Amino acid sequence: MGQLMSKQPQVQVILLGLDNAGKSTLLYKLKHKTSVSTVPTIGFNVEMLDARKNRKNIAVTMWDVGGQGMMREHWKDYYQNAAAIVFVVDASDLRRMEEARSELEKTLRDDHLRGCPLMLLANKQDVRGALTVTDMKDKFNMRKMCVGREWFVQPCSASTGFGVEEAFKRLVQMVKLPSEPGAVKDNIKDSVHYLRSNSKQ
Ligand code: G3D
Ligand code: MG
Repeated sequence: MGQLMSKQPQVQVILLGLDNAGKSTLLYKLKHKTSVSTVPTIGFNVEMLDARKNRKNIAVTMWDVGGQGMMREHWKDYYQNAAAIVFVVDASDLRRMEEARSELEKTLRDDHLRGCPLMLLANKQDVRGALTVTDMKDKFNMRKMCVGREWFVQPCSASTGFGVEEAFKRLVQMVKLPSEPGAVKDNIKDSVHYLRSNSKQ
């Protein structure tokens, strides 16, 4: 297994967004292609997903670090090795749209994430009244907010699965493969160790 992992290029993706946006549902949909009932994420969920890029098998490690207030301060611990950001928005929650926008803006200002590609997911498209991609681009002023990075807005429903595979395919296109996969693997190990020891406190 160790040998397999070291040969396969790996990229790390961080899954961010407010609590209740649908991050955990999305991660499990991607991993198991089914809906599971989620509980608010207290620590973190991490899944390794297989993908193909440049005719190679790659492993995409996706970190769902939990969106609740208390955890937000830990988001930056994951930034260093991120090949892309997936920011999930509950597109049906108009009351929290500004909060989501400002959280994203704050995230993108972080130096570690400079130039890091962004996939914005307009989730919960199955809910009546959910903002469309065009609405979201407007509300989030994406052109301006994302100067200097590649970005894409994808409509989806993490519970029905609509748009989820498309989002993942697009994401794989957007990420850059690390030149030294071994180094990234060690970072993943370090990160898990670091987080485990912190979550026990
Ligand atoms: P989070 O991990 O971002 O905090 P969760 O969010 O994945 O825990 O999801 C929060 C709630 O939103 C869950 O409902 C989940 O089922 C629901 N949800 C996630 N994605 C969608 C979607 O695309 N459409 C709809 N209709 N609901 C979605 P509960 O009721 O379990 O709290
Ligand atoms: Mg969660």
